[in-house]
Amino acid sequence: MDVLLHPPRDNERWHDALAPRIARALPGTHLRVWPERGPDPGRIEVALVWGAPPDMFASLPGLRCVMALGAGVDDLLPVVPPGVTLARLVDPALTASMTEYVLYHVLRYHRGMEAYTADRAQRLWHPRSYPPASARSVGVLGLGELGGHAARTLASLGFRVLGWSRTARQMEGVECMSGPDSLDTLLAQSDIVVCLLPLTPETRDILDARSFAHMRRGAHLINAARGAHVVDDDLLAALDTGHLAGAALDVFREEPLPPDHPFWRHPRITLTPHIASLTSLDSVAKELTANLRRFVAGKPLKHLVDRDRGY
Ligand code: NDP
Ligand code: OXD
Repeated sequence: MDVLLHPPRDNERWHDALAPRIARALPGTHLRVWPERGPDPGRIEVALVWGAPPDMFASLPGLRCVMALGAGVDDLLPVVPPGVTLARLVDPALTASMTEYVLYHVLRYHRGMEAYTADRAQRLWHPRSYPPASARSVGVLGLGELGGHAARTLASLGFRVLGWSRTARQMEGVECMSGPDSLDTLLAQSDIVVCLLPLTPETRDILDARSFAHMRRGAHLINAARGAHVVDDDLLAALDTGHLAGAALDVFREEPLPPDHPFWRHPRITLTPHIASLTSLDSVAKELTANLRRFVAGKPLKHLVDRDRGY
């Protein structure tokens, strides 16, 4: 069997992190880096993929399994051929690093740090009071691997945490809600809303004018999931009227964010280039190799994507 690799960037680093592990775990298996497919592309049974090139899957007649190199699979689901198993990335380092991103922005908003940046430009000494964390509500949309960890960590710092999922969940310290009917309740009770949902037909455009109208006046939004969760013009309108006080965005409908996009120059938007959580090669290589071993042993893979559910 051969394994094909199409990483997000740094092909050589990814190859060097994975190849020795795969060779040790599965002797005789070759790791090929796209577009190189070896003398017999039919030997490639597994592809490790971020952002598949359009012609990739049609050129792999023996493909049986795709392991995503990201947690979100919205881009892969429509292109992975039917009958090919799809697993996504779940990795403790990825989870921890997403929680860091969420904490950073929640604390920044909670403590009103942006005001001091503005004061400093005018050499203004202007202390402001702030409520205790327990008086600040953070609503987390998505209580999966990433949202669940972020929600529990925020709760451990004393914030009031509300969480939203598709199916009912229970999580210590988190007021859990589920199903479409409870979304407005969560939005109306949150000072800061964090989006960590997968992108599916149900969640696309979910943060639109209607949702923003349900959010508290002066609330903040943090979106680290997918750009298409947010309706850009509706967000700009909510910020321009002052209904929302600010937004931290890591993901965008088009990436890289086009230079003329109004988000770049909006004073109430903080933006980062899809770095909320970057894969740590070492940790990811361990997870992928373990799943490859399962595949070869005919055992059920971890983190299988449910195609009907869309995540
Ligand atoms: P999971 O699949 O583990 O969790 C998804 C959560 O969303 C679950 O709680 C699920 O509910 C909930 N959910 C799904 N659909 C709905 C719905 N229609 N209504 C309400 N809740 C819903 O995903 P992860 O936590 O691992 O990842 C989340 C997303 O984060 C990824 O899909 C990806 O897009 C993004 N991401 C972004 C990164 C970045 O750097 N910016 C890095 C990594 C991921 P239930 O519990 O009932 O299944
Ligand atoms: C993602 C990831 O899905 O980086 O965005 O894992």
